[in-house]
Amino acid sequence: PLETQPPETIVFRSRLPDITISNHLPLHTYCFEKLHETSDAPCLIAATTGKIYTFSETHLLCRKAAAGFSKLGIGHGDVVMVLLQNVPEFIFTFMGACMLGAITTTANPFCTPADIFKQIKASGAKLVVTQSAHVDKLRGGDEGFPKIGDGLMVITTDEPPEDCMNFWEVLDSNETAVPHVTIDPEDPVALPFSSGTTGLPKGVLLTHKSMVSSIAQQVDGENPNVYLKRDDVVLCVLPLFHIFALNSALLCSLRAGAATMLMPKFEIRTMLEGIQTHRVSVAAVVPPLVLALAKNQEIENYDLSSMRIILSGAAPLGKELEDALRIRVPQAILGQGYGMTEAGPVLSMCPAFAKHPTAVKSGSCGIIVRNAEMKVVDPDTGFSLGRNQPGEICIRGAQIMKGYLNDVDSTSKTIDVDGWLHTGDIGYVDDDDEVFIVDRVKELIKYKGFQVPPAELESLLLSHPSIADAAVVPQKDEAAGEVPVAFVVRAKDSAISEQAIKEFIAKQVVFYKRLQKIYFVHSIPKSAAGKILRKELKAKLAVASK
Ligand code: 4UW
Repeated sequence: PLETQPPETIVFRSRLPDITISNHLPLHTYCFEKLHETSDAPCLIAATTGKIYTFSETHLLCRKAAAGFSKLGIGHGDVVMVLLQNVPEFIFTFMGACMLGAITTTANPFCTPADIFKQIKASGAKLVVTQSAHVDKLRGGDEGFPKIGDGLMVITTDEPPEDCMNFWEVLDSNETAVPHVTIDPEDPVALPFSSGTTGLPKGVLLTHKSMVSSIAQQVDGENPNVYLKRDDVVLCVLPLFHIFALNSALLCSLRAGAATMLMPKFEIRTMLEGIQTHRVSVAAVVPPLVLALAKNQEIENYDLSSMRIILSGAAPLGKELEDALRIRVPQAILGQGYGMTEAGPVLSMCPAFAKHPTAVKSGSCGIIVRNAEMKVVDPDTGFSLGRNQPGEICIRGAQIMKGYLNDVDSTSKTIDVDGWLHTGDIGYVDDDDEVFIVDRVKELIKYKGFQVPPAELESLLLSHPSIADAAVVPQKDEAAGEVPVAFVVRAKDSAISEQAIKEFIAKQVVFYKRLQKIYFVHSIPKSAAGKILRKELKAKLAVASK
């Protein structure tokens, strides 16, 4: 009988050979493994204060943080939240918690109190490290939320309010008092939040093993895919609460013995000054930053000759932008990486950054990371596709997340029984093993690389009595890449205005989640199962913008 058999799975791999990965080590041991060789070299450069911490100072302060947190009762499996911009205390907290076998959950300090509380509750965080300016966001949560001093401890890096503690006093601890803990490679160490392919933000369980694997895939081996040298200075202006900066700027630099220049926020002149003063050689950027570097006139006044690698990711980079930046910083290699929080995060990386570099095509997201497998599947049939055929990108390897926190259902929808993580991105692998992303089938909207989960905005919209139904989709935008816009069905007899809806949302969300446009419609297209047909709405937008 002519039954169609599912075809054999076509697996793509790195163009580079596999390497040995020390993923039996806890993350801190792995990152500081070469400490004896780098101890006096600069590790962290705080760009705003000019303060420089060597590797041994950094390591010592991480241990003191561990000892201090331990005195406060933080131990194996506990969750600590960092609610900080890019400052050295971020690293001391993250690594200090790591040394105790505790887990750090990262959040944007500019998120709303409601968002932060949701994350504290979902993650069960016992301790928050933040700045005094953000402490008010941690007060006055609804009933059932922990209160400061009663279930929730708060430490501030500056002068603390009455019921909080001072970070530097907590750090005034004896580093030899760090308790001995046994850490299993499968223990979680980082808990960033991501909405993944659908729904609301969820805690992404990244274990010691997954993070070590991902870092190693980038910077370890005889011919590292990203060749960071000991005298490199890596620009870390992207927020450390997002996995791109945490993993590829900070942790990769720690492992490789390069310095990280921390900038708390993006401001073009301060950034250019920092690059010039500290001779920044490697920069992790997102496309809007490429735009700023390529188009801003200020750049002419600075010496950027130290730059040798510019790594862009988190959103698609257009060819014109790529070319414009190449003209501006001709000596630097500009390339892309492709990451996703749940994927550990890196799936592919530009091979022109390798110790033995090889060329890449324009628009390419690089080659698949080593010690990993990629397949591309037909989104309808699930059958795997060959070269040059776009489909959903799936990845498998020790670097991917363990799963979503307390969410078996979402986990099993994202990682299948064979261990493949489904990204919700549409792309293909070409004849040279290079990865190209062409579309996104998941709901996620990316505003300048920031995650905007439509489900969150839809539930806010539906909470308004004048709104009967709503759907949020991305609209293309020159500066931000994408912006969220809404299709809204007004409630019977309601005449609510676009402005009123925009304001209703704006006061409840962080700036990049604000709705940029409202389209009033009579109904939202849905499938028989009640799922919003986002493709149809996106198609409507495409027509409207023509
Ligand atoms: N081109 C097109 C790209 C690209 C892209 C990502 O917020 P998340 O979950 O995670 C990230 C992580 C990015 C990242 C991490 C480490 C790293 O080295 C690196 O290299 C530059 C990048 O963004 O969003 C994941 C989603 O973002 C889109 C894609 O849809 C992905 O699923 N995305 N990189 N180069 N789109």
